[in-house]
Amino acid sequence: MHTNIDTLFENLWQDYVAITPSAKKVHELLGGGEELINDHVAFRTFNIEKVNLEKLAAHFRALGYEEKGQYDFEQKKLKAKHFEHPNDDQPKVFISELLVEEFSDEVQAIIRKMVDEVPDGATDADNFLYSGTYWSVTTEEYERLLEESEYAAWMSAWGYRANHFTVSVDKLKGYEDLAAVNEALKQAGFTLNTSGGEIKGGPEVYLAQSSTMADKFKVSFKDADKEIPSCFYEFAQRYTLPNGKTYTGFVAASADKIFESTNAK
Ligand code: OOG
Ligand code: NI
Repeated sequence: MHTNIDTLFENLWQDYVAITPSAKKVHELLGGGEELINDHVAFRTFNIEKVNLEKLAAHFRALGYEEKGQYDFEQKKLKAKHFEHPNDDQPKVFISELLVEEFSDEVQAIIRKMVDEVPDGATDADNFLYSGTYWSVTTEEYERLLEESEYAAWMSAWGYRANHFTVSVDKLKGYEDLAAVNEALKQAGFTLNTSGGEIKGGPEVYLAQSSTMADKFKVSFKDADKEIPSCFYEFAQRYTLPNGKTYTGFVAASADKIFESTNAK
């Protein structure tokens, strides 16, 4: 486990930009060389005990993070939790897990074979959260997973790493709101996720979100190389609750659409 939050996020960022070239460009466009404040970082996994959500969460709990919310995505067959650090300058963490038992026997078998390759104890290692895959699937297996779950296919190719970083629009200088950020991104040529509208949520749910569509990046599958969606960048604007505090949770209906940022189209 990491003992230092800043080192962990720095390592996660370096791993993420290595397969997400547009993230660096977005960072330059919005930050202009200055530090950007992250609203949250997100991770994916399977609900198989060896690698489940709690195995990832343990790394953050050890750093003082606390569980604050739970979310269900019935159609996508996913569950998620979010975690917050007592120091609210630290990014929130969103971790989801795929409900493996809800898929066909064939898809379950591919996933179980992958997870069998994870050595015991790997999930406790310092670098687990940016360790990628412990397995190698064929392009045929990848396509088979894709038929039932884009999330499962993404995991088979990319494994354990930050799936996205999220710019905190509230703490971003020079932009009035999320719509202004989206305009700047589109003018610079970035493709936004339009599933459920360019802006998901809004003041009525105290959280507005948008995201780029994931970059395409080469993966060496067992049998061949193939360019597939890697990671994306998200933008979040939070609103003040009637009690005067900023909303710190997530919104399942919006998250459902953000997941689709790694779709191929
Ligand atoms: C997570 C999608 C949900 C959010 O902020 O609502 C999400 C994912 O794509 O793994 O990040
Ligand atoms: Ni997110």
